[in-house]
Amino acid sequence: MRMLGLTSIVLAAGLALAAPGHAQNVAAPEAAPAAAAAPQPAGAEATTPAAAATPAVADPTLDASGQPLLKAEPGVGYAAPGGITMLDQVTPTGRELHWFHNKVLLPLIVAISLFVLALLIWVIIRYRRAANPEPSRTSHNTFIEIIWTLVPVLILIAIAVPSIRLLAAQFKPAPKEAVTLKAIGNQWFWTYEYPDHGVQLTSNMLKEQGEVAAGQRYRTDADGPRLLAVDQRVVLPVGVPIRLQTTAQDVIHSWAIPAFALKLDAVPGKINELSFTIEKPGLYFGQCSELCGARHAYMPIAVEAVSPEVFAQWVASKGGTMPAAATEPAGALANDTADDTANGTADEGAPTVNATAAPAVTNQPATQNPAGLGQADQ
Ligand SMILES: [Cu+2]
Repeated sequence: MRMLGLTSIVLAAGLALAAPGHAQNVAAPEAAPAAAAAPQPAGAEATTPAAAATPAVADPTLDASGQPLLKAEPGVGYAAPGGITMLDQVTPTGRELHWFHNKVLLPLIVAISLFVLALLIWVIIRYRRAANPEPSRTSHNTFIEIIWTLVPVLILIAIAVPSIRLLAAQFKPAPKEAVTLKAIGNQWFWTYEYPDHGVQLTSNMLKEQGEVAAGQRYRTDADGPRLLAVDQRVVLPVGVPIRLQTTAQDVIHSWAIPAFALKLDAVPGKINELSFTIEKPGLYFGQCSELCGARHAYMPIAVEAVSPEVFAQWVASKGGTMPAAATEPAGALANDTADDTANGTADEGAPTVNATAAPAVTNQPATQNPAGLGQADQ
């Protein structure tokens, strides 16, 4: 809340009161919602010089007005109206799981159901009292008994092998160069940490225009669909292994993204871990998937998958730094961020973010969920 106040001051007084470096960088994304809510040009005007005057890296996922560049597309990353199949999967595990479901489980279930139905119909018609007045007295048939024991066992084994392989693949430890994302469940919002990059953020669901006070940020179509859009998306690189760790502050939550075929419980006092690699850039949504209280339905997850270069820029824009052994094409990353880091972004930015974000993790009154509060620390 303190930071929100600071933001208003920054906006009202232009640059006069703003702290150097990181604080000015903050003004840009925050100004946009205010401008959008009350369509005065004043906010936008105040923003532009601020952004221009700041040498810090701009958030590459936002446009100049602070709106997200990547827009949600129905059916990609979240269910389209009327959709009945699984979402297109964008992780190797997800693709295999999708294949297993579509090519193995579904045909098998359909075949078994039709076979049992046919048997039932046959018995009902052929052996009804009128057609079969003398019932058979047979009570054993060894051949048939062996068959109906063996065949189900074989079917179960055929299902178990790929199923267990998939399970193991999810929990295969991530390689050393993986990007670590720590998702922390809170009643009722998510906080995220990138421990190797020095980035922390808080992600709140965006409310509808009619549900927020004047001047507060509300959801637009650019943010994503209702009940799924968040004020701060998780940004992850494509093609780089991700080490996901989950834990919780209060009760058990669960971090789940259908397009990644991924669901990992977030348990207080415990760290769960799995790994995945996103193969396609895009915007993917998920929700808390463990009943965690009154506002369980209102703590969505939005992941924006970007190229490693953009990811490095985003990390810099959040005041973080890429670890020395960078993810992969270190060239672009070093060129893009080196200048800005040299200008002091990293020196000032990183501690500032950490210092302000840490308390926000626990103290944020997400029950009231004043939109934009989750952004205050960024
Ligand atoms: Cu939850």
